[in-house]
Amino acid sequence: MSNIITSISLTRRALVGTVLAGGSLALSGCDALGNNEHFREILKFGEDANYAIHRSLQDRMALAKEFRPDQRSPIFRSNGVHMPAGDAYARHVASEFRDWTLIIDGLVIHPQILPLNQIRSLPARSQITRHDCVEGWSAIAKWTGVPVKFLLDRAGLKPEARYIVFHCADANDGSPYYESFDLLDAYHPQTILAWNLNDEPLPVPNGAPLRLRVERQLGYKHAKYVQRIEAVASLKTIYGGKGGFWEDGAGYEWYAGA
Ligand SMILES: Nc1nc2c(c(=O)[nH]1)N[C@H]1C(S)=C(S)[C@@H](COP(=O)(O)O)O[C@H]1N2
Ligand SMILES: [Mo]
Repeated sequence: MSNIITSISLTRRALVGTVLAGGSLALSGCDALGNNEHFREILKFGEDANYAIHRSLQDRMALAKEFRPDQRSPIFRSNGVHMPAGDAYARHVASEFRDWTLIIDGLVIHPQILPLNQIRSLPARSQITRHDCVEGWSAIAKWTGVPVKFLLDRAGLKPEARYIVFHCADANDGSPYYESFDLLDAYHPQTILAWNLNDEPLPVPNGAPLRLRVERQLGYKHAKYVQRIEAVASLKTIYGGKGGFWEDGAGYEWYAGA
């Protein structure tokens, strides 16, 4: 299959659609594909392709590009919620998040309640990456935090666990913000729960005290104000069932990977 893929110059997205529909298409006639009505149908199908298809062809563990310190943006703006509403969060701000805890539960062998200061003392990774928001802006910044893999290994995933859900402290119109992804993204080396932005404690507008970085994916997957990580077998029973706040409410793609 891979020789076929490298031998024709089509976008990966289109190819992925082709491969999925592969049973009904003779791949040996590749050169004529562009003129083929059936193939064009498949290309359209490729546009709608979801993550399961991407995943079959892409090296999901490849690293996102990292940048030099001098390539960082002068400011890293805030988008979406700038501060969760309510007294509880305001109290955390006032006490500099001294009592913030992270819950790790769901399909794990050892559920955890980790105080923030303990999280900050765990093995950390720093990375300078570019954040791309679908609203049309990008920014480069340095993020430091604990790899999600470290947290999951420590809690021990049960074999039924297939997705990791990140629950946030904020809500929009009564719908709590949350995001989720599969175990490949959860275990990706650049997937971290960050507590520093450009070597300073994460500011409130950027998700204090803990926010996700999942560098191969678009901005809305990078949940801010994370207070709970839940391992689940299915996303269907979580809120709107589509795996995230924007996925439920605005039809955004669940798999927002590059
Ligand atoms: N909890 C929470 N996480 C969130 C959002 C939000 O509104 N609430 N906005 C998302 C969007 S659309 C983007 S682009 C990034 C913005 O991160 P920033 O505010 O640090 O720029 O956070 C994402 N994570
Ligand atoms: Mo965004």
